[in-house]
Amino acid sequence: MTQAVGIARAHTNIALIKYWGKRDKNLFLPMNSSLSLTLEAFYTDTKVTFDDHLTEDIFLLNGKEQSEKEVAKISRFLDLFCEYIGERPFARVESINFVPTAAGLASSASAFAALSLAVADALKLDMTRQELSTFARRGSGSSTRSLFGGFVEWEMGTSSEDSMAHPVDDADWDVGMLVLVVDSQEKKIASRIGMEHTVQTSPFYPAWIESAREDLQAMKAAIAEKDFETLGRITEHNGFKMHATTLSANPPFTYWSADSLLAQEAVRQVREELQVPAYMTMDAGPNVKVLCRASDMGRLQKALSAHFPVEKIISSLPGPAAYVLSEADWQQSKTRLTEGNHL
Ligand code: 2P0
Repeated sequence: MTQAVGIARAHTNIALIKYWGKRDKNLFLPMNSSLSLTLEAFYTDTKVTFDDHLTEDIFLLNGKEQSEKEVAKISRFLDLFCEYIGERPFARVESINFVPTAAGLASSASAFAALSLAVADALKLDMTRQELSTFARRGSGSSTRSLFGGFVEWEMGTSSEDSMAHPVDDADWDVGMLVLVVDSQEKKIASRIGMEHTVQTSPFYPAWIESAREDLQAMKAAIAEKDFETLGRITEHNGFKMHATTLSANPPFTYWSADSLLAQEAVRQVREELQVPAYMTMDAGPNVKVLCRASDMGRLQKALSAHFPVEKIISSLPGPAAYVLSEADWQQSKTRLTEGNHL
């Protein structure tokens, strides 16, 4: 190999049944299976160039060279693939995050999924998407699910080899999501730390695991029947149960801010007013996501704008599986980056 190039795009995903806790920190094996919706509006493009002439890995995010700490994370991740192929060429990794202004959404899901597919493309790895998802998992758990589109399950599995994602349904049946951007700042307690603390100290944690298992089965049945209201009710209940484990940790903590509560209240009021099914979920940060029918997104957005700045309400349809990009696509992405509309 002198030079090997791969380029890929992966969309972010929002968990409807949350992943919250690891049974193996090093292998990123989760305590429970989870299920997500991939979103069209938010994605990461990544180009990886393995080059025999490089003497170390290089990582650029949105055109800026990253700190040693960030490069080390990428290097450790590349090591996994290099162990697999039996050689360790260094790489230049360039990523661009396409997330609408101040969306404040974690990008690790789309980031490690895009990097996994770009590496697989560059190294011409002969593996299935599901196998590739076991690699993505070790960059960030949630990225396992971003290799697929629509509704995606990440099975907890029994080992590193079978803790993988698979597509459940393409979500092409009047499903959408609104993101209420309460705060675009980086989260104060990394999810990695928050989930570990919760597993170790919350007396509610065993109940969370038990009920996440039941929720997953019920949600898969609701998806199979395209029963939107049951899907939504389980989504909202599961998310709030996850957050109840942080409130019951010792010492307790929460990802919610005062404005998160106002956003939640606005959603309750608006869905009551409009008599429209709309269900909330939150992750390891203060933003509120609303699962709704795609055909109701416009009305909900308008009604919510009475309570919330309209530019902070972002709508998205379900997104596709990760895919390989051409050099011409990459050049277009770079142009959008220099034009400043990547953020
Ligand atoms: C999820 N979250 O299922 C859950 C719900 C946040 C709340 O996955 O430690 O960045 O890298 O595996 O994937 C966020 O955690 O954590 C997350 P690591 P990750 O989407």
